[in-house]
Amino acid sequence: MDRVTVTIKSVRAVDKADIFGRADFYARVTIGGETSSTPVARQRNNIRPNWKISTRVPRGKHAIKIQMFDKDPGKPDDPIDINRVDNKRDLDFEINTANCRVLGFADSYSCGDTIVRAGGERKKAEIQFTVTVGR
Ligand SMILES: [Ca+2]
Ligand SMILES: [Ca+2]
Repeated sequence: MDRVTVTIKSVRAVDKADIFGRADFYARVTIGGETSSTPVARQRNNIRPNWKISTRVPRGKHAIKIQMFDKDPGKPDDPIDINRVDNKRDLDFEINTANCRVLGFADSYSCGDTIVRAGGERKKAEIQFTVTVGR
């Protein structure tokens, strides 16, 4: 078994503050079918939380999904766009734990590389994260 860890290093709101308001960011991360949510970072548009989400998986390829939300009391949480593809707000990719390659992006990444992605639609943010594998 391998331990896959996604570390969310920073999240920054890209929309103007008057449209966006102050964000209450949190992430939901699914690794190999297991979903975890981070705490909420209240009322901040620019955070460096170093959130770590980790799951044990058999050696091989596993799907990873990262979703960002803005917590809104009394309303459904708003999905934040962190994917530059239109009409898609989440990031979906794969980790191959056998060779530590991150698959599914236009650029090729390995374990520990800082991956930067930003959305282009309303309510967008830039996220910086890493994927690491422990044995
Ligand atoms: Ca909010
Ligand atoms: Ca998008």
